[in-house]
Amino acid sequence: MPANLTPDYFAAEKEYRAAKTIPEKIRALEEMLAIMPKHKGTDKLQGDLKRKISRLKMEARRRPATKRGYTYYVKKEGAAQIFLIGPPNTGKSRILCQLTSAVSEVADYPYTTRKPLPGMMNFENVQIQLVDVPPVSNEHRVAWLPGIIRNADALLLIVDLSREDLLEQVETVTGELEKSRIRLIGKHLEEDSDEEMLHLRTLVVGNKNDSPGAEENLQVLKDLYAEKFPLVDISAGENSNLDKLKRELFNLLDIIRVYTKSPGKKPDYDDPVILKKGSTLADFATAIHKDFAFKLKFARIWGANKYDGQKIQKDHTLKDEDVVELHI
Ligand SMILES: Nc1nc2c(ncn2[C@@H]2O[C@H](COP(=O)(O)OP(=O)(O)O)[C@@H](O)[C@H]2O)c(=O)[nH]1
Ligand SMILES: [Mg+2]
Repeated sequence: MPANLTPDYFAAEKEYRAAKTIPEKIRALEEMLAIMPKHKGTDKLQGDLKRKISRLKMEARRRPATKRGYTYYVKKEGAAQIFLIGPPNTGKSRILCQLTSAVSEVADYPYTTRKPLPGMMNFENVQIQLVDVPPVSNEHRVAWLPGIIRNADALLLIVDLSREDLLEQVETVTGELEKSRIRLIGKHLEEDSDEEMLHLRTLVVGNKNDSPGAEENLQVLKDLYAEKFPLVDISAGENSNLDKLKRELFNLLDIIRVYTKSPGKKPDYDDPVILKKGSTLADFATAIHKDFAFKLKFARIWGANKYDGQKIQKDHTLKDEDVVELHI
């Protein structure tokens, strides 16, 4: 018997797939269960959903925020939230200080950073939130860390090029996070048979490229990981290659900037509308006002020496730095 699932059901399922936290997942699954038609054809599916819900509820109970029962939450600001993760002493706090106006304690001994510290980084006309956190290590686990990392849009994995143990630095972090069902991936989305595994895009940053031996160590890092991850080497201490780091991070996010324009006026380049790559004119209109996609009569577009004010349809795919004039 066909299940005859409704569009509402598929919308809830989509929400479930996008959910990052256990409570979000439970909420979406309960919604799916509530709205699905109940008949013989859906018996098996109902059973599956109920099992998933009880498994997640059990997991939520097993994983209280911390022993003392508190956890941190960093409110997202700007176009994306990026966590700086890595082994102890690799320069995470120094990088936050260089790229944002936040002041994070930098020290030559491990575990100086004890709680999350956010700061805003400018990349051209986009604001991106960076969050400094305690190190990921297998000697000293921070119970609340995986929980807040799950909320990230992407990660910077900071490793230390003054040390030779690049393999160990990377694998310790990836191994620890996998235990918390977080998998670091590069540019391309990966299939995963484990549906509880969260995939987070990651840029690998080799810091301290000013150090003796850094060049050879960077080569080792590239040999091991350049195929899998985008990779950049910097010196936070000497302020070198930081612009490249910002550009690579922006590329990793898969977002585009679209500028609004009023008829007869110049575009507003200071305040881009941030959209996912692949977004259409309809998405842009909705981002400005929820009714605009419906009300839209037509739109004109200007962009990287391609269009010159030509009219476009709602399904037109926008590119980074296009300029759009909406006619409502
Ligand atoms: N040579 C060099 N030292 C650095 C660089 N970045 C950070 N450090 C030093 O590495 C140590 C650890 O830095 P910190 O930012 O506290 O590392 P965290 O534990 O990852 O937050 C400090 O002594 C920093 O001065 C760099 O680019 N070059
Ligand atoms: Mg630190």
